Amino acid sequence: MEPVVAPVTLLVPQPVGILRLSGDNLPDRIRPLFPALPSSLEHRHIYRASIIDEGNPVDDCLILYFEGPRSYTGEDVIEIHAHGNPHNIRHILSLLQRQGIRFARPGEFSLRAYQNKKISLLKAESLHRMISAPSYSDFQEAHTHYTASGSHPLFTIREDFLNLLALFFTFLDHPDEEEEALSELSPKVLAARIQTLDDSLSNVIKRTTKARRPYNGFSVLIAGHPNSGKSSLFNRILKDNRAIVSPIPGTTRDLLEGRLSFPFGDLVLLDSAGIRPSEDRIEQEGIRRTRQSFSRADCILWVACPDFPILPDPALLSKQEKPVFFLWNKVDLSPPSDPSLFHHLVSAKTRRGLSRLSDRLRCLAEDFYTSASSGSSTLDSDRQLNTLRSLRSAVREARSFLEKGQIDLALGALEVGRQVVDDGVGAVPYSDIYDRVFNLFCLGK
Ligand SMILES: Nc1nc2c(ncn2[C@@H]2O[C@H](COP(=O)(O)OP(=O)(O)OP(=O)(O)O)[C@@H](O)[C@H]2O)c(=O)[nH]1
Ligand SMILES: [Mg+2]
Repeated sequence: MEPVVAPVTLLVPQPVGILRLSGDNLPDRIRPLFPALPSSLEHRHIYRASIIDEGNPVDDCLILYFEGPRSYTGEDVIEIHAHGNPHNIRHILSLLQRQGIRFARPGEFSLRAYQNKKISLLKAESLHRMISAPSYSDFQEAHTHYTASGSHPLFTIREDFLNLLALFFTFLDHPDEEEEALSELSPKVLAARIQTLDDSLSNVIKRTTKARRPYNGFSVLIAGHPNSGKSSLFNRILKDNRAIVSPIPGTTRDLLEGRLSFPFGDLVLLDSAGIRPSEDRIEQEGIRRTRQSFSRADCILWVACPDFPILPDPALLSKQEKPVFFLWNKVDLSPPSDPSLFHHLVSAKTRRGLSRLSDRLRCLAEDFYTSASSGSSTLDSDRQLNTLRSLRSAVREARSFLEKGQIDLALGALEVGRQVVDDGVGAVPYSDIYDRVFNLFCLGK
């Protein structure tokens, strides 16, 4: 395949910057830039060589060589370790591009590994989860799937599903009275088996949905009336003057995101446009986004203050199964008439009550991450999660046909399920493969 290159390390100042290349006949491609390289490179050997641009030395590099097909992608793979100044790395990238080596797309190395049958689709997804896991226990589970792919929950479910299908065929091939033992295989028995499968699908879906929540971080929305001091609190909690603060109501219009990193995971703080009736089209859009964030956030801080001593519209909070705290801000100006309505009395100006509030948010975030780690049997990607959801719909449909005595239609629904589960373990249509799996990967992987 045509040679590609991508940085494996970030383009920031650091001791070493690594570029990864993959393609056919790579040593010949890069030799004009590294004249000191031997005429033949050995698999899994490291070479030290200077990169030369029109006679001028550019940098001293280490070069690692993996000869195809004994490499990650199945093609020749070379890693160039250079000094990690981002300008240097960009310059080396441009020199490589001059040699006809194009910039790789995110995930293109893994896509090639998949195309060259070096890794299965499920392995690729386990790998992606290993890289992006929000906790060590999540990493460990992904690693287990990667190294012992038989342990993957999709395989277990596929086995259970195929056994159910086999039972169905046995039933169809041996109508009732024919044999004593088989007569026990009634539509009722089959429906019970479908229910058992449905239960285990639902369990894995539930566990995975929970385990995948931390991938977006624990989000805390700060909402309230304009001018109640939301942006001031946002800045104080982040200890950074990120948001514009002003006495003019309606200052914040976009959702603003700030992150606090803890060992257990990130807390994502969201500042929002104050909610009020408004004729201004831009402000209306900001308010729409705030309202939308109520259902997405993991925790809500509602800010009231002496000028706007109002609690949120109950409709905004209905069906929200998440912690909601009522904050009374600007307590330095005056306390609320009924303090029992508020969980925290704070002042963004004097910092009163803020360390207690920050500690509380930190505890909530820690609980969120700890409770999300289910320990075992979760899927590696949203694609796999969707596979199980589609499979569950198919088996539910089969069950309902069965209950109406429509055996042929039930079988049809199970055939759909079989296609879904086959796609799930790896037979995804080729044209979809990049969009559905590999473009989620980071550059250089
Ligand atoms: N006295 C006092 N003033 C505060 C406090 N917090 C914020 N303010 C002032 O209140 C005004 C509004 O503050 P912001 O943080 O911009 O309020 P906001 O809720 O983000 O407002 P919008 O972005 O318009 O929705 C500013 O003049 C702040 O200096 C506080 O605790 N005490
Ligand atoms: Mg604001």
